[in-house]
Amino acid sequence: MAEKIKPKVIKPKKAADPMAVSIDPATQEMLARAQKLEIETVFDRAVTMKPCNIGNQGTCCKICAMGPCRLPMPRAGIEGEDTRKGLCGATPNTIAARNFARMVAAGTAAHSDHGRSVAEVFLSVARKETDDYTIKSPERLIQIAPYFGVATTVEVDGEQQDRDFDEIALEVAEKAIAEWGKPEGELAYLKRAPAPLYERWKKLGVLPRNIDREIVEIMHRTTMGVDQDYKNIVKQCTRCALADGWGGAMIATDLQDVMFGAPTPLQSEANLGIMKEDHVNIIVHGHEPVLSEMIVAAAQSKEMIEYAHSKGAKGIQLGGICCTGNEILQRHGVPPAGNFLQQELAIVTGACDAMVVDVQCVFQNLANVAKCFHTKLITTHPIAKMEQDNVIHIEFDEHHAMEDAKRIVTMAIDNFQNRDADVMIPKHKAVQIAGFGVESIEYHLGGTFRGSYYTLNDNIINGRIRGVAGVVGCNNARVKHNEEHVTIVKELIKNDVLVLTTGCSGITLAMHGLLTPETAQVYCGPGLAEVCETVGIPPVLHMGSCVDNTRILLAATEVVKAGGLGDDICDAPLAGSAPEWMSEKAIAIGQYVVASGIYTVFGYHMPLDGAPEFRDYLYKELENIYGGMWDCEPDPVKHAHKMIAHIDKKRKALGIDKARERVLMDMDDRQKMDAQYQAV
Ligand code: XCC
Repeated sequence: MAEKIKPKVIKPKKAADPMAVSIDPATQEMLARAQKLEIETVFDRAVTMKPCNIGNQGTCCKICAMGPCRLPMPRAGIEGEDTRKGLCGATPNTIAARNFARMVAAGTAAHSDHGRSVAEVFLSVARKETDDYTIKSPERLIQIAPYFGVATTVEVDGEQQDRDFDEIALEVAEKAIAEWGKPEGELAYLKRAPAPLYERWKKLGVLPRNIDREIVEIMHRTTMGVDQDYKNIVKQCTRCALADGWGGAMIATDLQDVMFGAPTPLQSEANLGIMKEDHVNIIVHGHEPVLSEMIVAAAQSKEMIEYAHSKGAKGIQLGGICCTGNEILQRHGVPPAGNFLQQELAIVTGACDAMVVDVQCVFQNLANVAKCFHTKLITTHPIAKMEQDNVIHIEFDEHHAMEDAKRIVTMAIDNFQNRDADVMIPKHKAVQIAGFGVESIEYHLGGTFRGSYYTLNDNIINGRIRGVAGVVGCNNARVKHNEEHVTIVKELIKNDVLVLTTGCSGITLAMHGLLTPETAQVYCGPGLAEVCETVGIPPVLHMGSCVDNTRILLAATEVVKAGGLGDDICDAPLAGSAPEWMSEKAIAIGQYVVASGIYTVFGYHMPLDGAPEFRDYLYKELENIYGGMWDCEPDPVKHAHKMIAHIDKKRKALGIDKARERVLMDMDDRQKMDAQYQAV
């Protein structure tokens, strides 16, 4: 038997009310169970610990040892000149901008270091140093090669012929890795953006040079006594964030597609109810799919399934949490067991035989919760270990990936027999369709012969689809779990806005049943419902993990290319949203989305209120520079309507606002006719 400490080790000081902190019944049930077992979770800690008011305003400066200098906004506001200063004289604008910039740097570092790991594995594949990984999507490789300046054909005797595929793979791998540190030039993928956008970036001097350099430069510019002009700091935020969205994150998405396959729509389920009492349950959590891909393969192998049977289990049930979950969902249909705030609760079921974590969004408290059950908590990444002694570290190496994965799956199977009788898996789960990509939107909403986004654009122009919104991002324990995502998306689709989603937002919307084609009849406005029913898609398209927000950038680019909606992303009726954001990564994403020309609204709050001038610069001025700007709105209905108002503003500028009125008139007329018909 494994060593196990009975519950009651981390008794919550003050417990959260399960009904008040989440709208998801599975979460409510598991939180109540945790509290009954006297196991503290993030929800309880959010009740007992208030956030720091000054940090929340963005005006706490702790970059040198003369501070921390705290510059809160007085309750009554400031009349006349704002004389607040740090010891060195730093103004609230400088302090808030530095803090903001460091979030952009950290977020870019997280996505891009993930991208680097993927690129390194791809280099091993290209060099044929590993048998465990292969190239599953040669089409994606051929598609991206030209952006890296890699030729896909060669001239032989005056004729163009296909180039040796292995040569292409190796050259792409080497060029991709160079993006992190090349000494001159600019990032290769920037030219994938619409030409006017690229030209704007060039004119503004924000083309990223290499990924690492832009992150380093933020750290330099925001250290004591360097850049003290918030506008100049924001400029570097843009350059760094673009190195994320059009650099590290985009390379991560592409090379993952190359090695693991480009997603296509598939059916799956979501929520804690996907765990099975009579199966070995393995939960994978984090962000990098290089290991989880192998765990999927190992768990599906005859050898492992037979071994599970020999230990009395009916099979092996894999489930995901956070973006590792999204990665194996979109390529294999493995169901997510939950989103960010449900990670502790997956263990509280008592049925989690192993939780395998890699990097990012992993609570350290998982180790404390795992102590109360039989769960093996396994860290796998050299840069992400935990100090608690019940955590097992199995370092993953791509050169013997399958061996590592089998070791982990075997450990989970062996642990199945160590469960307590007291297992409680909530019944709640929902069906979802996930796995949409740039190509699948083209397939479903493209022109039959044109190979473009023609049908989507046509439906936007004729007004059936009012516009397109990206709703993405985290959960946040300061916000009622899932409520903002669901309310905002329902409001958007009710108003004929097609929604693209990623990350924990995608998991949330799946859990609440919004990712099925049937959703259209129930929640959508008439125009969007008609389109979704005709082509058989959900009104909310799940496009993957958080690095896959780059798929949204490329989808927006395709919208521009298909014509009729302006020359640049900022002309099209598009908007972005992160309703329950919490991660620094969300700030990096927000900044690259804004700098790509998209109006972006965050929920909860932004750490800017202590520096109103800097805040106004982000919320108003940036639109004049990049065509997109930030906003913040905690009320979910108002939040959705701000996005809709922006979409309508763009429709008006394009001269297509009247078309929508006609569509609506048509619907009214139709309804009147229906009424008359029924009256007869
Ligand atoms: Fe993490 Fe990507 Fe946020 Fe979810 S959504 S909480 S970052 S897992 Ni990106």
